[in-house]
Amino acid sequence: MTIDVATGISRILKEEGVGWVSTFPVCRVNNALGREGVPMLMMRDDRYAVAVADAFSRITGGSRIGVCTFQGGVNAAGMQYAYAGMAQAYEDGSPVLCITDGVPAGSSGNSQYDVASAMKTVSKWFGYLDKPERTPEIMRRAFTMLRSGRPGPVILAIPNATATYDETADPYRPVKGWKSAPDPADVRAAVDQLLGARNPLIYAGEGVIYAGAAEDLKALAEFVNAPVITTLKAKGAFPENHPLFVGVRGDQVAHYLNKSDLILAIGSSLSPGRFSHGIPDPARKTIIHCNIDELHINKMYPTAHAVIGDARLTLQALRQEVSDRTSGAGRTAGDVAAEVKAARDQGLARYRQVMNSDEKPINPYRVYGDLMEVLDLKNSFVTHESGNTRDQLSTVFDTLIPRGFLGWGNVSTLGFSLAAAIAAKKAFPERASVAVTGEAGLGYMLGNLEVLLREKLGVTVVHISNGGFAGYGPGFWGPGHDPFTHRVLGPDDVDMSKVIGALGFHTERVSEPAEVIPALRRALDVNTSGRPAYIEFVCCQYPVYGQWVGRGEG
Ligand SMILES: Cc1ncc(C[n+]2csc(CCOP(=O)(O)OP(=O)(O)O)c2C)c(N)n1
Ligand SMILES: [Mg+2]
Repeated sequence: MTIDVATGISRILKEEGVGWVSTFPVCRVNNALGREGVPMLMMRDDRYAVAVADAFSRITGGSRIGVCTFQGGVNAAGMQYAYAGMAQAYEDGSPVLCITDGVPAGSSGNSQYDVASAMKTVSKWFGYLDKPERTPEIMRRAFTMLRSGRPGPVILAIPNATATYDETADPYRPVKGWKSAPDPADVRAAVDQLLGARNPLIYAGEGVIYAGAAEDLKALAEFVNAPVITTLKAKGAFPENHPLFVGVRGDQVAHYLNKSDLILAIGSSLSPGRFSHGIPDPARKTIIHCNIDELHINKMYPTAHAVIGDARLTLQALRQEVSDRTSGAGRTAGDVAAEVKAARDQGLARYRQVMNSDEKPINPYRVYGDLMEVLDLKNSFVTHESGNTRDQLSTVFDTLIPRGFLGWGNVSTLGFSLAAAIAAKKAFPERASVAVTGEAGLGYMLGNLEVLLREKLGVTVVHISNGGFAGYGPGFWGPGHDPFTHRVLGPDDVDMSKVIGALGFHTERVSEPAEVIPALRRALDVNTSGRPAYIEFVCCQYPVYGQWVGRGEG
């Protein structure tokens, strides 16, 4: 049966279990998607088309692949705008599939912007469909890369969506995705070191979530009685009410990073970035690096032992080896849990205090504390924005299930929280979905708010409205990071609840601390009937949060 490329791609996406595609017009594959019954979530710009699909892949831990389409080809306006989304997905290692128009044969080299070289810098693979018969091949390769190895975006350029091929010549079968188990000798060497350490620390990264290994992480941590920290992107990989959980950031995390003589890193690249910890005094620590990608071994710190493979299989192998060595007893040394509790209590004391603050304008921590109280933390989704909301929430917000909170941003692109909250609603419609933002993130979102109304996505946007880019300005915290660029029109100048209310959102503006909980409850309540909500909390600027170890300002 002869079909065109766009139809072939649409049918293959359905075979791969893709339930919807986010888009911003135009892409020449879109009409076939429509004809083949693949729903499209039409965003209001191309960057958000990528970001929603990207976030969907992250939130489902890659078990469901987010797919997006946008304009490319000779008029690559969409692609140029989408670039920010793709760069972010690449930076954070998200397995999103981006489909765009390719530059047709005979037109290459005519534009100033070189599509292929631009796309190659932000993708695990950039595929160009140079012959219609290769449609099944290119899609097979794409899904193999999306489901195997280190996650990352795949970009496909389709230069001629109406070219035809014989669908029966190379019948498509969905791609399973493959994992690799670590070398048993490496597992033995790692366990030798682990059992010989006095103060081991488990350093968990997002690979644990992509491997579906949260339970295995917990099992190993308990078996070896070791404290656990997670990266920002892995926040929630380990239950944050667990007695062995230290934190994501804060004084107690710094304490354990300094104190540890062995770091068992699992599912983290250990690449020190702007939003991650450096490892203090690395030459005097034993670093065991369990990772899927050999490119991260010995990247920054001397790796004592590498254990290369899937995080779940690695955690299971480590636990089995510890069990074999200890006759099933595990490692029981010391009263680790009591020490962790004392360190956490000390590290979190000043935040817990302001979480109960009655001051006006409202302290942002009061909003976070109340949000934790209102939400069912085992059945909800929260994400932060770039700025103080990231720094503050990742210091104090208790995450009890994987992806109950999405931490994001090796580099953190403003506006992503709305995309993440939309994707969470698509992934888990029954869960409350909350994006917490400052004014900068809100500015990026405004054009896309219409989508929530059109698609009846019951998401709540919580605005920590403090009239400035808080960390930048001078205040009790010091001279400010960038004092000339911190003030914007704030709640005294503009009533954003009226602006967004006029669109059709349920909105409220809250100045009274006692009103935080009732307002949040009302918002979450209207969300259940598919109506989005925006709550403006009139807050003070309070850029106080846990630091990253080994980071200066930047
Ligand atoms: C696309 C992009 N450009 C620039 C930045 C740098 N940046 C980080 S936070 C921020 C401002 C944050 O201010 P606001 O949203 O008001 O949050 P607050 O810190 O006041 O809570 C800026 C400009 C960024 N993260 N992303
Ligand atoms: Mg602000």
